[in-house]
Amino acid sequence: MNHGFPEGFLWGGATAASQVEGAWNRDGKGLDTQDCRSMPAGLTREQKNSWEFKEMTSEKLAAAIACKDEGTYPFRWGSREFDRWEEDLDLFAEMGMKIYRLSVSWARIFPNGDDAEPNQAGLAYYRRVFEGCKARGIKLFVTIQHYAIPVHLVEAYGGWKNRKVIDLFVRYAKTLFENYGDLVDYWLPFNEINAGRFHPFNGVSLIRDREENFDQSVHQALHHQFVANARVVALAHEMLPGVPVGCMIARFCHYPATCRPEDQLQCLHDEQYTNWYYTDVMMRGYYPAYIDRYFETMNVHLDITDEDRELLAAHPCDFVSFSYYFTQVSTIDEGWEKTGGNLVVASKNPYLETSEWGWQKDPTGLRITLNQLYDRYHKPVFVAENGLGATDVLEQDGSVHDPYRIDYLRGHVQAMRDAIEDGVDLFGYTMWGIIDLVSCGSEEMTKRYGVIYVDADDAGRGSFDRYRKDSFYWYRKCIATNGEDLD
Ligand code: BGP
Repeated sequence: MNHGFPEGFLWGGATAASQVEGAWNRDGKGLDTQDCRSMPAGLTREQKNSWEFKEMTSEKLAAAIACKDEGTYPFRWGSREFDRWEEDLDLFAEMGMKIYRLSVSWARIFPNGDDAEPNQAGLAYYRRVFEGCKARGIKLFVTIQHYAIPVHLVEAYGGWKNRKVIDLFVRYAKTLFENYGDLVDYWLPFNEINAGRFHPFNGVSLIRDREENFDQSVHQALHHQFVANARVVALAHEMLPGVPVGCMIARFCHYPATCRPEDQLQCLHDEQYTNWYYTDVMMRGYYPAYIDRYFETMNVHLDITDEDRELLAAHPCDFVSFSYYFTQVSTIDEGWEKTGGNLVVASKNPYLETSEWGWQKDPTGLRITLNQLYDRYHKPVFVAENGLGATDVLEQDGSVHDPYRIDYLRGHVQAMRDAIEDGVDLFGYTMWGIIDLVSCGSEEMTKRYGVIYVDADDAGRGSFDRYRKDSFYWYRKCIATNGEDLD
């Protein structure tokens, strides 16, 4: 039996370019899809978390493209890491972080997505950051697309539903491999690939009012991402032998609400359609049989070529990763009480406490998930995101007391240790978002995840100065003792 975390376990933190960098139009960066998500002043928290607010429309997109300043677009300022990356890396190093998971902004490298040449200033920015990590002994886990894509690809191509975007993505990935192959330790083509289903604009850049059969477009676009994923795995294996490439989903662990067989069946279906389908395609290399019934009910008929099938089969990923925030229950009872979740509405579990945003905190679910993933694929597993969004208070003396976050992290670290002792080959954990950043779902800065506080409000006002929270010191000790001292 394993005891505790293995030597060399990769403790780290995660961010995404669109949420942390800011500098939306600097050094030649093009406008991207996340730059176009607005947060008008005066909305209540309920409104910010409503689907009406989160969903992109053609009208909202046109207004965003017309807006030439930061306006009410929080992803245009983020946490201003573009200007403060050295300070942030120093803090990460002080914490003893072994790995930083970050994403590259596609529009910083190819401003329109289909430009003839990459933007040299964008390439230089990431080289500085990546070399900065290496100089501080921090490994790199790089996401190639974390939601944002150049907005030109939406306007001129219709986003991921257009097969031509596969070639553009592969060319972008190749540019990254050529430029940073010597620096990056782990590559991830897509953040939370299942977002295509639960947030189609973020995941596959689709706008509902432009589609005739929305489900068809979503799943065709997802198929293109699967093919792109396989091609990028193939390319990495050819260009960067020995460098692992992973896949990732937002993992929604489900429990049957009761022991009624129909609830159990519902649970199986929820697990298949929200979780397994995606990792099955990318880890096993083929479309699972159960998905046909699901497609038939939705009148979805995919265009999959023989060559696509061969690519998927020949190039599965080397490891499986996921984001994990909460769990939910599955039931056939339509009146079952609801609560919040990443860009989704979850069914309530009476045994769990929720965060301020209604997300159900469940460390045991993480242990279950880790066991399930390892049992199914027998490939190394990585927790790419996990953390607690909460309102924090910056005290006069610059301290931030966040015992609730320490509790949350402690529970999940213990669950990972238990899973390792269950026999799971878990090799790393990148806490989300290691530094406060703009929330992806509700676009609030005040939904804070960091162990580092950023002095800014939802409207982008503030000094953007960084402060160490109590959880910063807790995580530093956790890392220093390889997960042994969690007090
Ligand atoms: C994941 C995303 C992240 C992140 C996180 C927390 O789904 O990959 O980008 O933001 O969830 O979600 P939120 O910011 O909505 O609280």
